[in-house]
Amino acid sequence: MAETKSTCCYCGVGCGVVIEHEAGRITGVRGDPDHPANFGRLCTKGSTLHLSAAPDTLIARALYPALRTDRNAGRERVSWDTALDTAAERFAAIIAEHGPDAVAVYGAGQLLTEDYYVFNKLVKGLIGTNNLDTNSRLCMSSAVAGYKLSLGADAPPCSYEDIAHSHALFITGSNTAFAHPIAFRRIEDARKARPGMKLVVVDPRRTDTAEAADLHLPLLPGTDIALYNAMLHVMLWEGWVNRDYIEAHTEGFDAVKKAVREYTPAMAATLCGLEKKAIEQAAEIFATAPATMSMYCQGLNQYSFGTHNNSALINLHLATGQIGRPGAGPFSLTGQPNAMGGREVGGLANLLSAHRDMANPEHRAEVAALWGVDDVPAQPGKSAVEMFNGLRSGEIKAIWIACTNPAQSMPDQALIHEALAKAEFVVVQEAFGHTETCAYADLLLPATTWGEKDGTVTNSERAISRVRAAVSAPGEARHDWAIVVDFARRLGIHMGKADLAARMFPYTTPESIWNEHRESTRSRDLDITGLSYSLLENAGPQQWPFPEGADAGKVRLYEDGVFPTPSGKARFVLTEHRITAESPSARYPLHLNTGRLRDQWHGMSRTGLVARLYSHEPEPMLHMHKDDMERRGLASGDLVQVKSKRGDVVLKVLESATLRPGQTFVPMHWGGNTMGGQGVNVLLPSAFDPYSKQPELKHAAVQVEKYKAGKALVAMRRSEPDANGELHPNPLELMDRLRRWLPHFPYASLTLAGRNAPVVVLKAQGDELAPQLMEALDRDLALDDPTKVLSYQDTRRDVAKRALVEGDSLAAVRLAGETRAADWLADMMVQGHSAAAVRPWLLAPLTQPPAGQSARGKVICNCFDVAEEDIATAFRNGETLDALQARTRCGTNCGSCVPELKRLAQASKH
Ligand SMILES: Nc1nc2c(c(=O)[nH]1)N[C@H]1C(S)=C(S)[C@@H](COP(=O)(O)OP(=O)(O)OC[C@H]3O[C@@H](n4cnc5c(=O)[nH]c(N)nc54)[C@H](O)[C@@H]3O)O[C@H]1N2
Ligand SMILES: Nc1nc2c(c(=O)[nH]1)N[C@H]1C(S)=C(S)[C@@H](COP(=O)(O)OP(=O)(O)OC[C@H]3O[C@@H](n4cnc5c(=O)[nH]c(N)nc54)[C@H](O)[C@@H]3O)O[C@H]1N2
Ligand code: SF4
Ligand SMILES: [Mo]
Repeated sequence: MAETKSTCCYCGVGCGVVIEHEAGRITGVRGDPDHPANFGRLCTKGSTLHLSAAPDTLIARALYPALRTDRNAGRERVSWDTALDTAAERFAAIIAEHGPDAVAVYGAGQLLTEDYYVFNKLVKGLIGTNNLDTNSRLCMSSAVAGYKLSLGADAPPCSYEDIAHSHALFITGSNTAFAHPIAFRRIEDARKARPGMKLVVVDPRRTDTAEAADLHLPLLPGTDIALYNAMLHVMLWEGWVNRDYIEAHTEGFDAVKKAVREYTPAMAATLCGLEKKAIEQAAEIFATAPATMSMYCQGLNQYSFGTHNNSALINLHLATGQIGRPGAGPFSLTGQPNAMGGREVGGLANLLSAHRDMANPEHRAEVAALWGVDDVPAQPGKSAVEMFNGLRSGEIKAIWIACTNPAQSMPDQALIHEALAKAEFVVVQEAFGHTETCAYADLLLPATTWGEKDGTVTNSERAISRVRAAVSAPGEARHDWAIVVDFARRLGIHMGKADLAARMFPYTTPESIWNEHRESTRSRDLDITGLSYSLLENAGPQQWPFPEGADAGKVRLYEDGVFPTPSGKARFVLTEHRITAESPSARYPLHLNTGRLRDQWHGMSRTGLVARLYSHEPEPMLHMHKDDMERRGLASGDLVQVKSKRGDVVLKVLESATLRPGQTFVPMHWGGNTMGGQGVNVLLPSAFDPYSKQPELKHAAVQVEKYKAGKALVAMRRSEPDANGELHPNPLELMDRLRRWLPHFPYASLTLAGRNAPVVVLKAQGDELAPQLMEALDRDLALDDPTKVLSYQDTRRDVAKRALVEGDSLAAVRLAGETRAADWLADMMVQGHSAAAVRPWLLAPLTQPPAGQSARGKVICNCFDVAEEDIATAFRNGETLDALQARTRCGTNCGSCVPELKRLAQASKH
């Protein structure tokens, strides 16, 4: 067995991993004990990375370039030469006829810095348009704009080690326990080491993060500015501001001081739906703790006033001098593994390399000189939402999408689908071939991914880590940077700039690209001229800045109180309370909030391959307060139709004690490939912040009604591992086949259950279950041979049950008309119970599970497979949490479920 050190490809914590591999296959993964982000730990997602790269998953990969010449036909496999020549011809023709602004590239914060760098150079340098934007626009652009506005540069001033130095942590708009689990483990450690440390959490929901807090402020969505302004009001009133710091290191305080006079705690209490006392307490903790650090994420960024959400919070740090010291400062948590790297190379439509500004002629000239071109365009390009609007209006004709899935993740999905359908030429550069966006690709280019790629990423704390390849590329997949470089040279030929393109893109290794990027940072705030690949490999990850001659990076910025603004002073920003793009109304009376689940990653193209990662929350569910459910006559598990001005979805409702009345929440992960319709993002508005252009993905006004429709259907198929551990049938291949049925139903969901012998589960409901559809489905599930299946049919009641028994176990089941026993049956299949146990049920008119038997409920501990029902039973029987953990080991490995275990233990005492 061999081992290769690399970095986790999921969140911005940026944990180091050790990939174990043998004979060209990834066989295991563990935390890198030497990596400063995680010191050997991994969360549920990181610790199952090897399963997402198992041989069975190859079927989900894009393996060969494929081209569609006729929009009504399928794509056909082509050579890389044909693929890239075609792309170059099409792009060059469109540029020649309509100008460079008629093409665009939409990338992602999951690309490596080297990939990003060449994309940026291709678009802004060779093509000559600034139409290069990325999904960071949906993610970090308000944080970027907030830092620049308040502090002068896009640089998170803190480090993870500040968690241990902090006396008060102010977590706002971040469900750290789910979204940055290993950072949350460090918070738990710090509080254990220093029990006096205070944790304040600001979130409309009582998340696991909030549950752990000393003080939770469940504010109404979109009211952070009012809260922070009121906290500043209290700080001024109580004399808790740091006058010396304000005087010496900031400007603009007087205007802000005047503005916050109106934000009395009583006024903010009304706006925010909070207790006045809680606002005062939060202000006191923030201002008077010896060191206060805030940690924040999409609950601030994803609003149409996201930039000011950020700046209003930073105002508090400036007013109290809680910055530039150990354990103090505004720490924006990065979402994606390399959104930071993307920002460093200037990978947004309004940025240039190495934190240079497009609006600044000197900066443009510097970049042009570095790239050896006459100039770079001055006009900002189109940001994500504008780009897809441009595609829809025909202003943009061709788009190149890499490493992101906009047909699932952008707001107002109906418009995104329309735009992609209308585009003249869509290139999708993807590692996995089954995403919603791939369906629109005229040209699909297979990319390598985690475990195969080589380069660098930067995490939340400015630490640059090496990403390294453990195995070679599958099929004909190529590295993202290599695809771009090859395309750029061919495009150069078609544009009549062959020499220039060859000069601009001479790279043969990611290191050669990185070295050029490094040079671009010389004398900039993020100067990394003192680093090299070999240093990163030998000495481990390093934080920027790290200029030539330095012997270490900077753990903390602004310790000298000097900021990268013209005056050297940080700026107070005047921020006023604003209302969300949509307010609840008679027609759409409920707030809809969206966010992440613990075990899924975005559109699930990778996490969705691993059965156990569904077990915490298996299908899309609308979380709702008990009162709102009662009013609508709803019980958990009922189907509801959720409607906004833009569209609707049908999904299950789940009673949740985490929400206040009037509020609902839906996980962001489900798109049209895993549920009926176009996914949850049809509901969300594309209204965006004027400074950052980040859309308001955290809020919509919706109505929720009980969904009364037709006939229910559940179809399930178990896969068995053979001697080599390979699964038969391949569950992912089956999922791909079943996917085509999803559009036939208003409600549908497609998931995996179980672990080593996973079960594919399709649940649906529609007006009619057409016989042809049932026959086709039965063929997919191997339920079509009457000599092999058990079958029960009650035509009068329209109930049908069919099952395939293989050996002694239940291999496939289809229930139609009545599906109340589905979860119980799924559990029986997952657990491999003998088919004899369910035969009597199957062959009788019974519709409910047999008395005393029920489904196991959601799995809380993924590492040791411990479900909610097991835990509840243990607590009912008087077992303590310690005893339960000793017996089942739940929560003792990755620790991701510990907050939930504690909550369940606490709840059992009432
Ligand atoms: N498991 C998992 N982890 C991930 C990801 C994933 O897909 N899955 N994605 C990664 C990425 S790209 C990102 S950007 C991060 C996102 O990380 P987070 O931002 O922490 O995650 P979210 O769940 O999107 O939203 C955080 C919280 O904001 C709250 N919120 C909503 N409105 C408001 C408001 O008005 N004010 C305040 N104060 N809070 C509000 C929501 O209730 C939610 O609990 O996660 C990263 N980590
Ligand atoms: N309602 C709602 N919507 C949201 C959010 C929300 O909170 N609420 N959050 C927003 C945020 S913060 C984000 S970051 C976005 C995320 O949205 P997306 O960027 O669409 O998310 P992913 O599913 O991670 O897309 C990454 C794609 O890249 C592919 N891929 C993986 N590795 C590689 C590789 O090495 N090379 C290439 N070429 N492809 C690869 C994956 O298969 C996947 O399809 O969603 C946004 N949308
Ligand atoms: S916290 Fe989890 S998902 Fe994030 S980098 Fe670490 S292991 Fe990966
Ligand atoms: Mo993100």
